[in-house]
Amino acid sequence: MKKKLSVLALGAALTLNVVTAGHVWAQAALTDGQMTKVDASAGKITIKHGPMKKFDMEDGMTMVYRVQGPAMLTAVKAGDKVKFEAEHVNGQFIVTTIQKAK
Ligand SMILES: [Cu+2]
Repeated sequence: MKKKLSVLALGAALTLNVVTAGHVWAQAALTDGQMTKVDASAGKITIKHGPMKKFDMEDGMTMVYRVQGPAMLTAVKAGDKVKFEAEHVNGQFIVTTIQKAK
């Protein structure tokens, strides 16, 4: 039993390391964009973004995304430069991470 617990503790430590070290990695994976519109009632934001290879968007474009949580609608506003990550789920593009770019 004691051995099992130490394995769990190691697992937790590794997870923490990934979160900490993941900061740089996450930065690199984010796409640059600029907010052009926030539609809070619809839970949607419009972002003019640079290339997103994972969605075969080789060139930048302006498009509407749903947001994963309502907090994202207050974290950014139209005109803000942002870095974001999105997923394609059931035919919709959903922003899963967004932060203001400096
Ligand atoms: Cu796009």
